[in-house]
Amino acid sequence: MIRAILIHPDPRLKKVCEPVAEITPELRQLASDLLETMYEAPGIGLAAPQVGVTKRVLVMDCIKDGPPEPMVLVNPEVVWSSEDVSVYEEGCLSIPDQYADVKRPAEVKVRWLDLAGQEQERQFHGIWATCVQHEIDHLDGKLFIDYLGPLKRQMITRKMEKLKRERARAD
Ligand code: K2U
Ligand code: ZN
Repeated sequence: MIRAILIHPDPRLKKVCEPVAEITPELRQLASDLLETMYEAPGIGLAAPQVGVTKRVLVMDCIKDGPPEPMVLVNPEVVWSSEDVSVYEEGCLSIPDQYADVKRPAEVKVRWLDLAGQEQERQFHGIWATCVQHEIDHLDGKLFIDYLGPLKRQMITRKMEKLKRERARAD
């Protein structure tokens, strides 16, 4: 089912999420809900804390045109990152309509558990590298605005507080 995406500022978006102990049917349902919510947004990534579940699970599908390639990463960790960096104008489903350039390693090697409980390892580059780092940051309570200067971050936070007040009035 489609779940509500939390909007910054929200304490649940700042928490360091706890590892998943075992792959359960509930976890599979969460992964399916995360993918459904991501596609509906639309987005190319989504992390469990963004729907209020502080567990180390993220989903991605950065394929633009062509058959979708949904990925579910449980307990992901970056095991290598390149010296080279790339800059991408990032957005976030928890910080709607705000974009800013963020510099990150251009390539990362990530290790994770898939829903079958199998350990996976893959090297990502391009938008996939940016996305997987953006999502793993979410699992550590880090948002892309944390890479910006304090003034820009504060301006964006103020805008989100205003948006939340307006949404609360509309409800
Ligand atoms: O985690 C999220 O909020 C979903 C993010 C993932 C993402 C952010 C920046 C760069 C790459 C991925 C996005 O909101 S998904 C929307 C999007 C789509 C294409 C390019 C950038 C952002
Ligand atoms: Zn995000």
